[in-house]
Amino acid sequence: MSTLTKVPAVDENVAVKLPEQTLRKWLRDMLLIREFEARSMQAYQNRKIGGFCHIYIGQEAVAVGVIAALNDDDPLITAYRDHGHALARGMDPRHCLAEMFGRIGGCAKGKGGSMHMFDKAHHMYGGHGIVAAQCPLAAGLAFATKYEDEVINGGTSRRVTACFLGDGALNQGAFHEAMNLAGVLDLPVLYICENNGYAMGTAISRATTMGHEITAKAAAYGMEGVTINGMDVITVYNRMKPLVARCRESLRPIFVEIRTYRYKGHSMSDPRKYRTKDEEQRYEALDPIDKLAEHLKAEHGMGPDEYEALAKDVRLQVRDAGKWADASPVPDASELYTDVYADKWGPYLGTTPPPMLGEGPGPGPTEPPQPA
Ligand SMILES: Cc1ncc(C[n+]2csc(CCOP(=O)(O)OP(=O)(O)O)c2C)c(N)n1
Ligand SMILES: [Mg+2]
Repeated sequence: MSTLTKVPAVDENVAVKLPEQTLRKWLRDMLLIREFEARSMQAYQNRKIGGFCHIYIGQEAVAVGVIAALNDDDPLITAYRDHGHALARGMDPRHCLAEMFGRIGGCAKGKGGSMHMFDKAHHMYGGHGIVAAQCPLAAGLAFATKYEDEVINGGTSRRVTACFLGDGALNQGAFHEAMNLAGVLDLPVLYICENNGYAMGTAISRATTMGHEITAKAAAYGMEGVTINGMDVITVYNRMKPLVARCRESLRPIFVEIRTYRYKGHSMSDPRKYRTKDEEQRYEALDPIDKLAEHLKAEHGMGPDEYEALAKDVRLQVRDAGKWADASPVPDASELYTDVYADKWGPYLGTTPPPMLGEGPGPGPTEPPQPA
């Protein structure tokens, strides 16, 4: 039942020595997200991407650090600023970009676009465009894994669900209903608020009660709330790791605030008039990629050539993804009538898995179409 659980304090200064290879992988993961996002912005400006497009630059350490602290089969769900989470979870950038280009090779056959990155093979359940819509779904995912592990398979609960949300979601009813359910039903779910200080153009202090201490909201649902610095991937990982373990063991939900900053606008059409250049520069000076690169340089002797080689490697990977996505065909017109759950225009015609999973129509993951 929901009594206030105490998460033991973790001293951020007690450095857990992580293997160099792990740190290099995280650096590559963050560089990949940043390069992917920079190319996505370009592609948007070149009208290859339609609809909304929300860029994750600045927040890379959050997705990479949290996902590293999870098991690969722990379900993950997020909002519409979702490219970074998909890539950090292992989605091939080809499938991610093809989705944004509206092509059949995309993770949702090009029918979802930027806000709907789904990847069943990597236990990623979206990509959701309605603010806080993912919160009750996360409670459902956590209920389902617990039920499957304990009742259907007759074992103990093995999986936790990670639900990412923005600070704007704190003011949505769905968030509060989900927190209450998770608290009262003892669900193994981590609600992870990526607090980047703004919900579109509205600063958190203008729209959110207790905006200076949002973990206070967790107490009302019998959960401990924890705040983490999201501009440092090592800190994110070191602080998330025991929380994930505790959630798995106790089967109690935990609320985590990760303080971060988005360097770009809310979406591609945002001129950012609600904040100063000064503020942006202050956060850019705390850049999480630079921070990890400096750590690798100081502690593991990484040279400038090695850094440049990594950066070049991701540039080539994203360039290849762009060519692959360009060459992937647009969905056949018949796709208009599948995966649709309303039968307003006729009987339900069923669903087909995306080619990305190697089961559906068109080229699968191992057979990229040759660029023209
Ligand atoms: C229910 C609902 N209301 C309003 C919107 C319009 N909207 C889209 S994003 C957004 C702001 C959300 O900000 P936040 O949760 O902080 O996420 P961030 O964009 O900072 O990642 C709003 C109000 C929406 N998508 N859904
Ligand atoms: Mg926000």
